[in-house]
Amino acid sequence: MILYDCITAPSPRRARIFAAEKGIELEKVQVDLGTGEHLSESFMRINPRCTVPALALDDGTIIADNFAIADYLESIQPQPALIGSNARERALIIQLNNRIEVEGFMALAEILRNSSPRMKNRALTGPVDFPQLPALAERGRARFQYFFPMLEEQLGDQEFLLGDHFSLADISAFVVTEFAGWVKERIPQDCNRLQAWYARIKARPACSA
Ligand SMILES: N[C@@H](CCC(=O)N[C@@H](CS)C(=O)NCC(=O)O)C(=O)O
Repeated sequence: MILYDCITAPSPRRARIFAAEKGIELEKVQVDLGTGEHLSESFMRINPRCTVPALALDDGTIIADNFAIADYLESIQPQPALIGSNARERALIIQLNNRIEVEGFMALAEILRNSSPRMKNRALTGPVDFPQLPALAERGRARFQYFFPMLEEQLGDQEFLLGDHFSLADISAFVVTEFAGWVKERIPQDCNRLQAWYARIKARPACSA
């Protein structure tokens, strides 16, 4: 399997950490988002959505979405279970992961993609250019203020976001936490339990993948 990756970007990092936690070795091919390699004809033949991560299976099938990649890797190598060990756990992990996606990743992407001069006309990923809307950057920042307090409440006194077991939701939230630094957002001082969670997750060897 080949993972089309970009070492500096948050989304493929989620897939790298997920695979590393499972001990799955993936061949990595770097796609340089900085020079627009993801918009080249050759990469569009691999992933017409022009995004990374994209996982190429040995039969040539391309899986170009983080959750689908995680779900595939979980199916071919169930242990350690990162998307739950039963139907209830799986549903709760997927539910929280979606929330992290929408309220964390999407809010940060709204800020960054609608304000960074580097992303002029690239307000959305994909093959089509869209102009930046500064009001969306403002809205992204406003809604991101609710993200870390939401996670702090979710965490409570648990070791991981959904209890005793490290899961896909911890990976996604960890990557959002580091991505937030790009737009000068960080875990608020009064979210003490989340600060401690972050230190615990960062210390995991797979999180430096
Ligand atoms: N939902 C997708 C999003 C992937 C995504 O947005 N990747 C970014 C890198 S973090 C990308 O490829 N950006 C290309 C661009 O900026 O045009 C996933 O998580 O798989």
